[in-house]
Amino acid sequence: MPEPRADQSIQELESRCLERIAAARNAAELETARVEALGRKGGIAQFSKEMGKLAPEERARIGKLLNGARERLETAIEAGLKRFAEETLRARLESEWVDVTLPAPGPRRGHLHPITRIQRELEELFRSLGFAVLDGPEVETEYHNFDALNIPADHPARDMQDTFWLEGGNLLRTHTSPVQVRGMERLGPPLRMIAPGRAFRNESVDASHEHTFYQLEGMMVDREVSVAHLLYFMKTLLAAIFGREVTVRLRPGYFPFVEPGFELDVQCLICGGAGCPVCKQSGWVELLPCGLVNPKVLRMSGIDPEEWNGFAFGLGLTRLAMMRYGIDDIRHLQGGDLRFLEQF
Ligand code: FA5
Repeated sequence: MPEPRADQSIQELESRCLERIAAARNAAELETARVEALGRKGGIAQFSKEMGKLAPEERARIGKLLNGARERLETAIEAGLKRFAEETLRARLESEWVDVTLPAPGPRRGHLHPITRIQRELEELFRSLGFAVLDGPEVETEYHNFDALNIPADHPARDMQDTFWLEGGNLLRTHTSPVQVRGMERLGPPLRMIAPGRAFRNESVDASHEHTFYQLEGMMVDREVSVAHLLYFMKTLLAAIFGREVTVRLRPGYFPFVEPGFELDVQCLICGGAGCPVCKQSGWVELLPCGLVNPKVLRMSGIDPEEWNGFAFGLGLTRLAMMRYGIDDIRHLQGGDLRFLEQF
């Protein structure tokens, strides 16, 4: 290795490697440049291998030159690594920037279930009309759920409400009507009361039937109560819930505790009357069975039917919620799926 050429080659190698290092656009490219310059088979290593062939004094001089070049290359590589680390950090800081002085989002706010909301609206409405809001037990006696409502043990009307029987002759109430009985027993006439709450039936569940659902019972006992009073209150109730007139029909209905008894149906608000699974293709949804209280029922609760009479109704609250919010399957309401509930 003649002396001037060796010097020049080392300088050329160094500047070539420095260019590569400077041109690297990322850590991977820088690593390639490092291997080419300082790796075991890199440029500097090639020169070092040739050193053995040199005269001793020349070897020391060239060795110094090579060491100088190696140090400068190492410095350049370190500077490059530092630059990339800083760039990566800067990009991360920019993308992960948070304003810690912003107020925390706080806990997610819930809201009332659609059935609760309707229940509360109706409670408010009926309170404003002079009705008391009563509560009653969900585990009922057979007497309050059936007998006191003129449904004795052998009566076919018991078959209309398939019942969850409990030990000791008690049952899960099949309707909110036993609260009428308790209201009459406790408060006596004149009486205006409603009783919202859960009812339970051994039903096969489908789009419009649940085994656990909500009803709102209502009763008025006074002197000379007529079907006209009943209709007035029912229409007031429906107009308040739907915020507009809804098409209703009244047809005879049989419940042993009322005489005469009616079924007040609403034109299906899901399909507008055309027919859908909720209205079982009939265009009407059974919502409000009602009637004038059977004198026998009044007498059983200690009220003289010669002096007093009244009306009663048992509103299907769950179905009402379905009609108001256009819910096409009752199972959504108690499924607990927040994606569904958050829509209301
Ligand atoms: C009764 O429960 C009577 N106690 C209502 C009554 C009260 C009549 C006072 C006269 C005087 P019925 O079984 O039809 O009646 O139920 C009343 C309402 O509850 C129905 O119109 C319906 O809206 C709702 N309902 C009944 N069964 C279910 C069910 N399985 N799932 C959801 N809603 C139901």
